[in-house]
Amino acid sequence: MKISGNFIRITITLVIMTIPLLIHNTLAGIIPEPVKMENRRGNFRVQGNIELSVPLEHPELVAHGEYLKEYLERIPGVSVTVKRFTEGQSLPDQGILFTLDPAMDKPEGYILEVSSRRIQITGNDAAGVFYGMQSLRQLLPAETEDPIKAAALSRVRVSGVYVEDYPLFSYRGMHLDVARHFFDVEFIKKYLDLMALHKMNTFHWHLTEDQGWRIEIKKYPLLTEIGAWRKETLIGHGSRPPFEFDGQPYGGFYTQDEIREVVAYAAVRHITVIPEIEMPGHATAALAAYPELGCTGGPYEVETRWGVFEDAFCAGDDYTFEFLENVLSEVVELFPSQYIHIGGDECLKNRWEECPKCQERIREEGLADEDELQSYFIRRIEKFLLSKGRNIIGWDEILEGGLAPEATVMSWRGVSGGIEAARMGHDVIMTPVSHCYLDYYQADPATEPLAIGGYLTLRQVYTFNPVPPELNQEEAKHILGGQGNVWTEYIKTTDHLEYMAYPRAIALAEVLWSPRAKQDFESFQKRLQKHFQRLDVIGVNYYK
Ligand code: TNX
Repeated sequence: MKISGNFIRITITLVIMTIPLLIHNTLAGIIPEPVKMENRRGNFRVQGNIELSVPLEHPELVAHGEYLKEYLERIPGVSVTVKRFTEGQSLPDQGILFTLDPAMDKPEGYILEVSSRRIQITGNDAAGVFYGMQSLRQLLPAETEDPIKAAALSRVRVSGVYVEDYPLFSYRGMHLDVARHFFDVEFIKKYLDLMALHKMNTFHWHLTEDQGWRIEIKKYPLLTEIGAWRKETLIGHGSRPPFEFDGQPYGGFYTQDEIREVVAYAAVRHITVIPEIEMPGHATAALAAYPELGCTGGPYEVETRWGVFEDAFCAGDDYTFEFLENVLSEVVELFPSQYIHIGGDECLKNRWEECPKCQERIREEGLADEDELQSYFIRRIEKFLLSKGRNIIGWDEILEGGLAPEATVMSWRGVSGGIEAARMGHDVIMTPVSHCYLDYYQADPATEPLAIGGYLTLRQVYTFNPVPPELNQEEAKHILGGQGNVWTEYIKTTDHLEYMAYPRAIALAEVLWSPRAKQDFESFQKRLQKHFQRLDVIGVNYYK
């Protein structure tokens, strides 16, 4: 048989073409997968005294320098000196260098270049530098995550690499319900740290519920003196009587100092904290503290079971609005976020139907029904928050009876609410139960701890696309991103919480950050296996 020249040429070309692929596979993976990543010659040795240069013009990067310094100095023999340099001068050609290049025009984007002489992170903005650092962190041995384990490291190198990266969506959120079960500040910080590692940028803090009010409000001390505590808690699903309770008083709340501490901790990590104050429903704990806020006047008790309850804030009484405005005035002082989440979900209208004040309000305002009364309620609160320079987010029920003019909709009962809102020109955050409910079972319920229900595997989460195909390009611009929700009716401990959230939150992080063309579940799984070593060192009780 005669082998043609063509055959040889094609074979050689194919072999040459696969070389970069082979090299790429040996590269440590980053999660979320970057937009572009190529390996380069050389390794940077992390040893001795390393100068970390930060531009004098950008003092906000000094904190990032200090963060990286603390991390690298866990490696034996390494000391990092954070130095300022003037951008006009020539760039330091060794050590670690942070720079900013807003001309990149990719918010939160960065370029990370590692060579044998230098590690350079160029951010579009400070967030970009921070995310470049998170990628660098994932290129270091997992042991660096823990000061004790890191003490055993030697000869640490970072292989040469060029990474160009920026997010697909501007809103990459994680929610946490601290009302059904309470989680202390120490755990919230760990939750934020894990978000930062995966380049998530918004923490939706669900602070008030039927079963507990968790934020100190100076003007209304009973909210936490009474509203933060319940008599006992339902055991099991308790879907029908007789109900069984644990007989244990339960509760907790955050002081305003603790709230400020969390907000500041998040800010350093480029995470915005959006507080949620639930209204008009899911408000029994507030009613228990101040019964005059309800239509019947009570008495009310902080709920001990889960579900949807009939009592809500009275929409007919101006006292309700005075109260909520006072509460929100303290809330906006504590949270600098552009958005305040006002809930709006699952509000039964029975009490309003029977309440003379609510009925009077309907007549006075010329409203058609109780749905329009809810819309009146939300608009009135929106107007107040707009006067404070803030915007509201509400769950998709706020569409019922007419959407408040500037509201952003969080679509949870599927994506249809989000589609409707986007078509009306409103911004939308997608959190459909089908892909984002991390309180749902992730495997066969027979082998899993009790959960609320549902079934949502890691693979299913990974198929999440916040932009529904029904939307045209213009409408799609209103989809700001997506969010994982962690409701905690059945989640009592931090171990269990991590087990439910991880690794599904990482799948969400990747689909909200990486370009669609780079989203590949097989590749994700491979990188995740390696990433688990890092989570082990950090001490995350993820689902295996
Ligand atoms: C619905 S999602 C709720 C929550 C529950 C959750 C349980 C939403 C806006 N409301 O009150 O905790 O389902 O999955």
